Amino acid sequence: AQAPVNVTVTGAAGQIGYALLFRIASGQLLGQDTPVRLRLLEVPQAVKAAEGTAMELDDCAFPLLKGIDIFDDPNSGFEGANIGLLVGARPRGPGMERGDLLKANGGIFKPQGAAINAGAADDIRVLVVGNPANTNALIAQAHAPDVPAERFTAMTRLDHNRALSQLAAKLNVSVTDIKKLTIWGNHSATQYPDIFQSEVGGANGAAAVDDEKWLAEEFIPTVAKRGAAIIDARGASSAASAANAAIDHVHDWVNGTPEGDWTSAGVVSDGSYGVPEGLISSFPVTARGGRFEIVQGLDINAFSRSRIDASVAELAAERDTVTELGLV
Ligand code: NAX
Repeated sequence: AQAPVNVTVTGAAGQIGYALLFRIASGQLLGQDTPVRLRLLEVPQAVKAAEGTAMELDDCAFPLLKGIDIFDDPNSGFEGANIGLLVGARPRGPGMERGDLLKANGGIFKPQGAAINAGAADDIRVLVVGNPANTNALIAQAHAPDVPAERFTAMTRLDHNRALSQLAAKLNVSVTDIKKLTIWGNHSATQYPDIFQSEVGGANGAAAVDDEKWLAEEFIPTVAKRGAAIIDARGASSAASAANAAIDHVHDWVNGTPEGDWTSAGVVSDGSYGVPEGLISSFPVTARGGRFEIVQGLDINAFSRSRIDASVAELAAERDTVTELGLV
């Protein structure tokens, strides 16, 4: 029988954690042949709530779940971790400036990166969900010099899935009819969901839409501001859909993307498409053999170019801020 895979989840007692853990334990993250051991990392005041979630996980009697351990310090939490889902983060409080937010999150992601460097398994793969996800991933990666940089990724899969759903509704097709959609840049309001490369039933997606006004004034803002719309409607931020996207991201990373399609993920830039090297930016990616690869050779039109550049400029500014703060 296969040895259990150690999955560390931070922010395990939060609302995304609650939607995520049961799906990991049921086999949806790594497949029905792969047993898992969960390592829940929380702040001390939330350990009791995490224990409650662990009791419920026990009560599911999941055949693949081989153990649950709960920690309040990152070094123990990441010991032996094969997969790290970094969900817990410091939310923006009232009156908090972006610099304050980045600084507060540096206090979380710097020690977590160091703990991953010190004690995680050699095959550690990290997905950062907690916002600002791209720059939090950059901070963690900077403190894990012994781990290949490509093992640190940030989640834009929820944005990708939102874009798929919006485009499918517009064209009155199934989401499975759409291929090669891309989210570029930062997981923020500046992100750019790109349909110019997309294929819908074999035809070009942008040509099928043939409505640049809809693209600029409806589609892009709807996808980029969907998080706020969910908060307005639900009175709480996206949780189940975010957990679903985290499952999709890791599942595809480990098992590969389908032939003839790609997905979107925040990965370390190699300079492709003019994105400065080292930034963790969303790109079109395929996964093969457990590695993400940036899709090469796409033609970027002027409409796309200006939007990619704007989002990447925001990422570069975030990197400048955390550099000044001594966080990377
Ligand atoms: P919650 O506030 O419900 O849960 C966060 C949990 O993290 C809390 O239980 C808290 O105690 C814990 N935590 C805080 N600091 C920690 C630390 N140093 N170590 C371990 N745990 C720690 O938030 P939730 O709704 O679950 O969202 C979590 C994060 O996901 C937020 O930063 C949120 O902004 C982000 N999101 C990212 C998305 C994406 O697409 N990348 C979409 C959904 C979501 O908004």
